[in-house]
Order: sequence, then C-alpha cells, then structure tokens
Amino acid sequence: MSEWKKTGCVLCGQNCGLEVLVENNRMVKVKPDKDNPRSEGYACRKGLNIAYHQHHDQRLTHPLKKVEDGFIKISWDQAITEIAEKLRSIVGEHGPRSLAFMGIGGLGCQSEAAFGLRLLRALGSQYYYNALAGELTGMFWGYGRTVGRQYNFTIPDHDRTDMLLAIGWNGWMSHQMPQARRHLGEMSKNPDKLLVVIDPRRSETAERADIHLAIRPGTDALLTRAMIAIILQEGWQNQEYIDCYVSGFDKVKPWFMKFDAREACRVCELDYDLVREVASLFATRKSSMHQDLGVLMNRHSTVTTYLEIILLAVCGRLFVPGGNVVPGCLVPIGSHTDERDPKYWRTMATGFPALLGMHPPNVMPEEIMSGHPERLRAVFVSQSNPMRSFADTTAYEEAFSRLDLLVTIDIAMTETATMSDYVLPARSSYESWDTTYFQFNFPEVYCQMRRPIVDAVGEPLETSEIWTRLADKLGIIPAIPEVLFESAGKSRLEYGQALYMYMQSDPRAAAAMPFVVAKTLGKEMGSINLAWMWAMLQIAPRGFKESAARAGFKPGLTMGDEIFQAVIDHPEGLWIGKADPDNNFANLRTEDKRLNLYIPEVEEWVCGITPQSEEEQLKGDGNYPFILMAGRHMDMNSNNMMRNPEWNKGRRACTLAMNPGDAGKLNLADGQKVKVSTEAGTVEIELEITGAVRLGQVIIPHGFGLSYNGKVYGVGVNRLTSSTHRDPIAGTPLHRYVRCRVEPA
Ligand SMILES: Nc1nc2c(c(=O)[nH]1)N[C@H]1C(S)=C(S)[C@@H](COP(=O)(O)OP(=O)(O)OC[C@H]3O[C@@H](n4cnc5c(=O)[nH]c(N)nc54)[C@H](O)[C@@H]3O)O[C@H]1N2
Ligand SMILES: Nc1nc2c(c(=O)[nH]1)N[C@H]1C(S)=C(S)[C@@H](COP(=O)(O)OP(=O)(O)OC[C@H]3O[C@@H](n4cnc5c(=O)[nH]c(N)nc54)[C@H](O)[C@@H]3O)O[C@H]1N2
Ligand code: SF4
Ligand SMILES: [Mo]
Repeated sequence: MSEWKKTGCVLCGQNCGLEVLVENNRMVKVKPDKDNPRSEGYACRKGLNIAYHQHHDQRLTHPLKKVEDGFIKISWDQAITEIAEKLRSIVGEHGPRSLAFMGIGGLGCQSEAAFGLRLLRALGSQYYYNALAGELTGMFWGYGRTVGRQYNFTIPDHDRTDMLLAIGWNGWMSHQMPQARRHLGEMSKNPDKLLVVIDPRRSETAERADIHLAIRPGTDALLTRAMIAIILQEGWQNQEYIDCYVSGFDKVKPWFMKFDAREACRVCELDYDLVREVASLFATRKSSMHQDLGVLMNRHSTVTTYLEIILLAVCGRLFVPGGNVVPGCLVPIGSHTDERDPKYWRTMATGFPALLGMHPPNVMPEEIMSGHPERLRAVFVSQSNPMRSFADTTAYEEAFSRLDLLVTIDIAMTETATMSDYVLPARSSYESWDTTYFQFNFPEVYCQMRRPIVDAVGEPLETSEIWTRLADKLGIIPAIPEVLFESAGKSRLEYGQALYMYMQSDPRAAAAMPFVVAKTLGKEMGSINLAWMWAMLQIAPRGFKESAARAGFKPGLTMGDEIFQAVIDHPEGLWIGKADPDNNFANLRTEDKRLNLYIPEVEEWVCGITPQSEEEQLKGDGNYPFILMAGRHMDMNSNNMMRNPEWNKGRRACTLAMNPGDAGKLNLADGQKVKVSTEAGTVEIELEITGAVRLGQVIIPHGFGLSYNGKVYGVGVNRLTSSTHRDPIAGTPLHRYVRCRVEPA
C-alpha cells in the first residue's frame, strides 16, 4: 500500500512543506509541497533526503539502562521508576541547583518544551541549557536592553526591503529565511534591490551579492563602529526618527564622533570608499539587516550585535516597513529574563546569566567539574547531542563521566546517549503530531501541526509523554477531577469549560496545566502534543488573538477552538495570524517606550574597540597562524540530525578547506591528510584546496565525527574548540575565530 502524505521538514527552522510517499511504513519518495503557504513548493536537498533522518540503523526502540558491559532493554515502568527515584534523591541531598535540563525543542519538534520546562521548574531548578545560548543569546541580550524584551528581536522585512545587508550569514546554504534561494536570487537579479554581503570569503551568498565586503575575520565590531561613525560624522542619521523613538542617543553619539573610520577600514582590510558607500546606502534606502553566526560566534559577539542595533536605530530602520521588524507569533520562543534581576539564577561556578531563559552550553563542563557543593550532578538531555555539538568534546566527556545521573531522550543512539545511564526512545517527527514555534515571516504567523505519517517501531513515546510520565511518578501532577476525564471524551467545548473551572479553583493545577491536559485531553486524542496545541490556542495571549482576528478568525470565546479546527483541516500548514504591519513599534517595551540605545555596562568595551587595539590583538600567533572557522552550514550537514553517511554518498563532505595560496606555501596537496591543532586538541582530516576560502582562514564543518555502524564519519570539529573561548556576557562560543596550525599528517 502506498500513499502521498503531507508533512514538513524538521532539519532547519524553515520547516518547508513536504509530500512523502509512504510504502509499507517507509518513506520512499519526497517532494516539496506546493500547497504549503510558507514554502510554496520550495525545499532544499536536506529536506528531499529526509528519509535518511527517519529510517536508519541507530533508531532507538526501547528504554535502555547502562550496566557494566553495555546497555540492556528495560520496561518503561522500570525506567521511569528508577530515574524518578534517583532524581528525587539527588535533588533531595544536593538541592535543585544540582539539576539541569539541556536541549528540549529542536528545529521542528517543539511541543515538548512546555512539558520539559514545567518539570524542571517543578523540581525547583532554573538551569536550562540550550543550543540557542550557543549562538543567539548575545543578540537577545542586546534587544532585551534596548527594546525591553529579549524575545522582541527582529528579522528583515524580506518582502518589502530594497537593501538587505547580510552580515556573517550564508543564507544560500543555511536558509534562516523562507525560500532563501528564491528570495536571494530575486534580490540579486532585480536592479531595484541591493544585496550586500559582509563575509571574509566568497560564500555562495557573497557570489550573488551586488556588493561584497570581504572583511578580515573577526573585525565586524570595528567595521560596524566605523559605519556608524561615518553616518554620524556626515550627519546622515535619521534625526526625525531618533527624536521621536530613541532615548540615550546623546550618550552614545560621542563614541563615534572622533572615531577614525578610515583607519578602522584599513585594519578590517576593506576599501574605505566602498564602506562609505555601503553606509550611505544603508542610511538612505529601505534597508534591513540579517546577522548570523559569522558575527554571533565571533570576537566581540555581544557587542557587535549591540552596535548593529545602534546602526539600525540611527538609520531609523527598526520597526518600520522594509526594515527590521519583530515577527508575530503564537507564543514567544522564550521568556524575558533580565540578568539584573536577582530572581533569575546565574550559573554557580562561572556566573553566567540565563538569557531568554537559557544558559550557555559552553559552561556546562565547568559547572559539573567545579568543587562547589551545589555543583551540577544530574543532567537530562533531549533533542541535543552535546557530545558533538558543544565546545570542547574532551571536556564534556570528562565532565559527563562525573555526573551522578545522565538521561538522554532521543530518536537515535547518539554519542551522548552512549554515555548516559538511561536512554529513552522518542517518537520521531514523522511518528507523532508536532510543530515549531519559530517564525521567520512578516506579518503573517505560520503554523503547521505535522501529523504522524509512519508508525513507530518498538515502544518509543512522544517526548511530551515521557516528561509527563516522569512528572506523574514524581508526584508533581495534582489529583485531576473526574469531570475533566469525562468531558474530554465528549466535546472540546465542554472540556474547555471544565478545564477553566479547575484552573481557577486550584493554583497547583494551573502550574501543572500541561500535565493535566496531557492526562485528560491528550489521552483522549491519542497525542499529548496535539492536545497541547489545542490548549495553547485557548490560553494564547491577547496580542495573538488580535493577530488571529486580522487573519480572519472570529473574535470571541470559541476563537481558539476555531483556529485549532483550521489547523487540523490544513495538514499542509496555514497562516493563523497577521501581525499589525503598521504598528510594529508596539513591540517596544521599555519603560519610556523608546529605544534605549545606551547600555552603560559595555561602554568601556565598545570604546576599547579601536583600530590600534584591534590591530594589536589580531596580530598573528606564530604557533597558531591560521584562523579556523570551526563550523559551517552547508548542504551536506544538518547539525547532528542525519546519522547515516549514505545521504552524502559520493560527495566530499567533511574536509579542511584551505586557499590555494596557503596550500602552496605549505606544500600541501589536495586530498592529502593534514593535522590541525588548536589549544584544545588535534585532529587529522583530508585537505580540500578551494578558492572559496580566504587566505589565512581554514574551515571545518560541524555535525561530523558521528559514529554509525561502528565507523566514524568525518571529524568532530569540537575536539578543536575550547569551551572557555566565549563571549563574556552571553557565554556563546567564538567558533568562527579559532587560532590553529596546519601540518602534513
Ligand atoms: N545546510 C544546513 N543549513 C542549516 C544548518 C545545517 O546544519 N546545515 N543549521 C541551521 C542552524 S542551527 C543555524 S544556526 C544556521 C546558521 O547559518 P549561518 O550563520 O548562515 O551559517 P554559517 O555557515 O556559520 O555562515 C556564516 C557565514 O559567516 C562567515 N564568516 C566567518 N567569519 C566571519 C567574520 O569574521 N565576519 C563575517 N562578517 N562573516 C564571517 C562565513 O564565511 C559564513 O559564510 O544554519 C541553519 N541551516
Ligand atoms: N563547532 C561548532 N559547533 C556547533 C556549531 C558550529 O557552527 N560549530 N553550530 C551550533 C549550532 S548553530 C547549533 S543549533 C547546535 C545544534 O546542536 P544540538 O542542540 O545538539 O542539536 P542537533 O545537533 O540538531 O541534535 C538534535 C538531536 O535531536 C534528536 N532528535 C530528533 N528528533 C527528535 C525528537 O522528536 N525528540 C527527541 N527527543 N530527539 C530528537 C536527533 O537525533 C539529534 O540527536 O550545534 C552547534 N554546534
Ligand atoms: S530549507 Fe531545507 S532543511 Fe530547511 S526546512 Fe526547508 S527543506 Fe528542510
Ligand atoms: Mo543553530
């Protein structure tokens, strides 16, 4: 029996619509879904290879427990009972700070987040480590301070902008915007639109740019300071906008008035006149900006994104059509956790704050290894593979071996699972109902509730169900009145009323709401994730309801249920809301309702970024003469989501990429084995000589070094990264600037 079924790709945040031909419970053909309103028939090679993610030899089928010589299968009941007992005893003896959760909610399977995080809070801990705190939290910090909410970060208004400035973003390969190649291709060809790329190398996106500023690696803070200086010194700023919407401008203006932009450009190895032209275009056109890992994972990370916010603000490009806007959403992807508020925990040994509720994976090894009495002792990992994803694999290995309890929930036997005391099998995104909350559109709000299209093999559960069973065993879920079970079987409307009454009557019930819904409506629907989508639509904030009304849903008590029905009726995905395009300023949530441009804590840092100091700090290191870009998003990797190397058969996927000029000087030949060393470690890897890399820079992609059927595929680049090479505010890794040495192996 075969049937085409609608679903979506979970390999990046775009979640393109897919149609999959399923035969005998296997995905046999995949095509882009033209009916999906966000991707409109677009998909990349990763999505078209999704079957490799679903069907492979390392899929987990049963709960596993580590014993002396490997793993044994155990029942769910035994797994949940033993884990709950250990957890209770660790937290009882050492306090809640000894417990951390990591991952939870990847690129396309985010329903579990409400459950995992509710459980963590119920156990008294705030330690939530997530990959976003390994990339984006420095930027969230900047928006938190200037705009008032860490979740009100902005994206370019792609459809309306006429100049897109791409800084450290290789959208052609990494996407991070819907239908990236269509959009970037159109920008590149349209004479009325400008694509400007700032990237040290000729990336696939830079190749298509109208202007490419081939910046010296690691100097974006200096360049951004120079661009603002040029604009302010020339008087090109949008003074009307500043007068109306900005506070603190007078405090930051002096940072730029005497700054020597010409000298800065020389240090950035850029032509001053070209930089001046880009600054002038940015100040005068309907411009917008997308910055990504090239700057977020680089020197001065947090301050670079702060300077970029200043650049946008002085040009009047925030919250305006065609500029940078806050997209609409059903719920934000995290909560605002102002690091100045003592109620939010910092990490014990390293003192890093949670930003958007998340702590940085870079510090976890130190938090486990520290002698602090409340050090981390128990870690639960879901939808993450820290043993390959996060900096310093060697430090992670040592730290994880010191834990009293490590539990991994995954669909695959990963490198992290292999180290765990318990491994719990999750249903994949194609075996369960699930969704994502990432939004990359403006003003529309997107939703697709993917439905199961293949049956799970063995006993895996929805990840939300695993969290619910643990919560139940730990006694966190209050007794649920019979009427909730009964009404769940009758109608959603009756159930909604009963749930509302119960939540009003008992504050404990409100705190445990996801679990209550899971055990009642979730049971009735046969999916906790699906029931939670219904519940979310009932409790959605007012802002979303206004946005749903703009998209045509009837305001009133039944609105949530009406949207839920529409979600069910549209397996291809749909628009469930529309942000107000004329009132993006409503996202300004500071006390004075203005953009607060001045952040005193980093004044010294910003002012210290001068051509002289940068030149000094960037001087080569004789021992480690190359700059390693430790990680690269290309169409042959997908973080750690594709384990079977067959999907790249015949391709050269994991190499050290080097410029022909450098290879010539070192007398190295394409294809030969080389040894790459950094302060953290050494690896051996095949050399690829290519003009796509800048002189002095070398690249190793991430997402490799995965062991499959006894063989290791490629090199784990995080053997070469050090976890202390990180941003001082956000703790994010500086993977795009790792000093290294290359020698023949
Ligand atoms: N194919 C594929 N796509 C993916 C993923 C994947 O694994 N594979 N993963 C997804 C995820 S989780 C993420 S976070 C995104 C990341 O998406 P991107 O941020 O676009 O990914 P990178 O490859 O790191 O690209 C950053 C660019 O920055 C440049 N760069 C390096 N150093 C500097 C510098 O000093 N200054 C400047 N200005 N630029 C610099 C690099 O040359 C590179 O072209 O990709 C997503 N998409
Ligand atoms: N050196 C270096 N390191 C990097 C990067 C870099 O550029 N350089 N990039 C970084 C970036 S941007 C990111 S986002 C991180 C990503 O790092 P991680 O947070 O570790 O995420 P993934 O590598 O995508 O791993 C996702 C895991 O979830 C599992 N999974 C899939 N579906 C489900 C499900 O439904 N339920 C459960 N429970 N599990 C599931 C997959 O099998 C996989 O093991 O890596 C970072 N690491
Ligand atoms: S752009 Fe590619 S990887 Fe991202 S969701 Fe679409 S098909 Fe999947
Ligand atoms: Mo990422």
